[in-house]
Amino acid sequence: MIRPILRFGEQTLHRPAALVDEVTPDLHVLIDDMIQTMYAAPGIGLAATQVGVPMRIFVADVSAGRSNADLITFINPELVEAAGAQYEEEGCLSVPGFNATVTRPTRAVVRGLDRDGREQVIEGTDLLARCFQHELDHLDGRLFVDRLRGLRKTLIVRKIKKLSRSGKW
Ligand code: GNR
Ligand code: NI
Repeated sequence: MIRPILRFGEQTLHRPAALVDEVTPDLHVLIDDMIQTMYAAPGIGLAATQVGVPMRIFVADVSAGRSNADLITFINPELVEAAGAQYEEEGCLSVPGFNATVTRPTRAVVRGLDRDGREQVIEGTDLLARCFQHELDHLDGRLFVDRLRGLRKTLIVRKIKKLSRSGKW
């Protein structure tokens, strides 16, 4: 089932998510819904907080569904290594219509559980490293807008406020 994606301003997005203590069958329903929601959007990643579930789970597929082999599910992910710096445009399904240049590491190693509850360690470079960092941020209640400073941030926040005042957000 495709679930509605929360937008900037909705509280679950702005709060840290809790660790998952057991990988149960109903978690698979959530994960399958997240995968379907991510592909339908379409997006290259989706965190559970974006569908209003405050648990430490994200899915990612930098091929956006072109290759099934690229689908990644992480439960209780942790960043174990990050290196380098890249400066690229970034967007978010919870901040539709906006993007900004965000500094991220070029390489990120993430450790956590896969959907079967088995430990996995995955190294991401370039876009996958960016996606990992973006999703880990979501699980800590942080959006890319929170990483911005200065005019770009002020402008995005002001435009969102204006849109929500007129019921268009
Ligand atoms: O679809 C998405 N594209 C994207 C592009 C650059 C950096 C990060 C992303 S993640 C985003 C989907 C999303 O909002 N995931 O939380
Ligand atoms: Ni996002």
